[in-house]
Amino acid sequence: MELNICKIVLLGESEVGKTCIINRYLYNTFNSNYQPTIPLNHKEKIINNENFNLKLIFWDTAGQERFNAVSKMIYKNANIIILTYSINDRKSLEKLKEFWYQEVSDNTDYQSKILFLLLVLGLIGNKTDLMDKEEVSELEGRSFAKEIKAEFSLCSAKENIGINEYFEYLIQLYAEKKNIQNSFRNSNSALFNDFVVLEKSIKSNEYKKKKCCSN
Ligand SMILES: Nc1nc2c(ncn2[C@@H]2O[C@H](COP(=O)(O)OP(=O)(O)O)[C@@H](O)[C@H]2O)c(=O)[nH]1
Ligand SMILES: [Mg+2]
Repeated sequence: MELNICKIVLLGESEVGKTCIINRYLYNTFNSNYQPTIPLNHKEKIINNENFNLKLIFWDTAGQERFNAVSKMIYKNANIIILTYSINDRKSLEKLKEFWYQEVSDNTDYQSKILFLLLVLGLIGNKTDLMDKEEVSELEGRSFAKEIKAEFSLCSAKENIGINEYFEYLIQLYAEKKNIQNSFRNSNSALFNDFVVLEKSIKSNEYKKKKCCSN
């Protein structure tokens, strides 16, 4: 089976737990001391099963919003983008609404109706072990996820709750999209190419429109 790359990006304010979530999923470890993430840190994992053969590449970001040129690289070809907040920090959800989600919309085709768009969007509320300090209710998280059409979950990297099954679910969604695309491409390659050309031209028209309106 062909090896497909799946690029996974975690976004959100610093200290919401992005690095800890990745480390929990990949290595089943947790570090309670905060260590600032090295910008553009990549970690990998291969998943093989009867349905797919995937190389997951995790992009652990660290406040890169300040470097715009880098941020474009982060979104380019991303397959799973997970917006992350922590339930004990209201500001971390607000920043997702005001800033990070806008970045995703501006830098990806997520809002368009492109048929073969291989992008899954997630929203995760971390640190559920700090329920006594809760500032964001589950309902609030869920309703934002619904608004932006993201897959929602709560988790605790510390207590290893809700992490594995959430990643498995998102990866499964991605793999399904990829398999549909692959089988369509194999069985109807001429038609597939037509679709891609059509979608590209729709996209470039949208881009031109946007450009002209902002002038
Ligand atoms: N209580 C609790 N603390 C967490 C959890 N996940 C991360 N942390 C702590 O939050 C801080 C920031 O985590 P980190 O993963 O470095 O955040 P990042 O800046 O988003 O990558 C660290 O001190 C972690 O130990 C969690 O699920 N529960
Ligand atoms: Mg980090």
